[in-house]
Amino acid sequence: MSVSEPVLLSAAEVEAALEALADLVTDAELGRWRTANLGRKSRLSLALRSLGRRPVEERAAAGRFLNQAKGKLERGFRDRRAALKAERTRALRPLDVSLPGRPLPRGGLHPITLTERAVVAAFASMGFHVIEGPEVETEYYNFEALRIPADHPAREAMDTFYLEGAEETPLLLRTHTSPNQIRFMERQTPPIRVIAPGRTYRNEATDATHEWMITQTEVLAVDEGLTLAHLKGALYEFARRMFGEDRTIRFRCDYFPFVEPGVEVAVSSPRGWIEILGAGMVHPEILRNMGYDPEIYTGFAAGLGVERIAMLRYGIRDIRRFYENDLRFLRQF
Ligand code: FA5
Repeated sequence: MSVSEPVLLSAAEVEAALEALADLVTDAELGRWRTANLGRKSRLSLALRSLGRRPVEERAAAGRFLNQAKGKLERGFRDRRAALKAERTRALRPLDVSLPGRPLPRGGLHPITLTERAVVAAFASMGFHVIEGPEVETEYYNFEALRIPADHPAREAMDTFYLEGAEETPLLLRTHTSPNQIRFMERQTPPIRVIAPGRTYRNEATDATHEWMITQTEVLAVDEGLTLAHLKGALYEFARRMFGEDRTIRFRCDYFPFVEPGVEVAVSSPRGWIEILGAGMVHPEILRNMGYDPEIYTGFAAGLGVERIAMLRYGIRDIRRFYENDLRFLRQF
């Protein structure tokens, strides 16, 4: 009994078959190519079926090669068929430049972007300029220059993300926008009226009113004769523009190492008070460190939480909705 030789398929044959695809145009040609190269009697099928007749030591490699070849040929066939179909569709619907335009699907701005812009517009209309600072900061700008030394409990309230690989001068993701106060005062002289919007990061456990990434807007004014009354006036005016006349605003004493005195502001909501910002009069020691005479110049500063403001404006109960990327939520704005 004679055992027939195993059928072999070479890489060159596979390549040649793939190249031939480019010349096929009609469905009949495509069909013939498929029968010849992938059909039951194709060399590929015969080679696969006769694998068992090849020497044991060749079988694994040959099997792998044949399966890969099959994948390539099938993909090549599918791609060519899709390309021909697309060409035909184009040919049936040639471009008619006289047709009226169709509306393009439009995206929208994220509610936090919208709120940030409203915050900026409110302060801009009061004469504040917009500045920006880096999100990656040094301990000096984020803490030390703001009178928060290494052992200060305020550092614990801002659990910090440190960057790897910068042990000598540690780098971190800023925990608030207040470093912008220092960066700006270092380079400028009063009078100063600036706001600095941007992202900040804290390694916090999240809940309905706490996120680990938040948008803040820093406010800084330094001039001769500024008092707490100016701070209150500016923040009341801001709240009126943001929330209208009817919301109740609450000022309370608070502590931040870089201001004296310090306050926090909360806004009434159906679910109780929501704290939206910390603020205060710039600490005289900071003014002195920046080269300003605190006997002549005084200043106020504030750090606003934009997500909290957006929650109040839109009646959102859970801050985590903003960053879940659920389009059903985001399309509402
Ligand atoms: C600060 O970040 C100070 N830098 C604010 C400041 C600036 C005080 C200038 C004095 C002078 P605080 O950690 O309280 O303070 O944050 C300020 C605001 O950011 C809060 O009132 C709140 O609205 C918002 N915020 C802070 N942490 C979160 C958080 N995890 N999730 C949502 N909002 C937050």
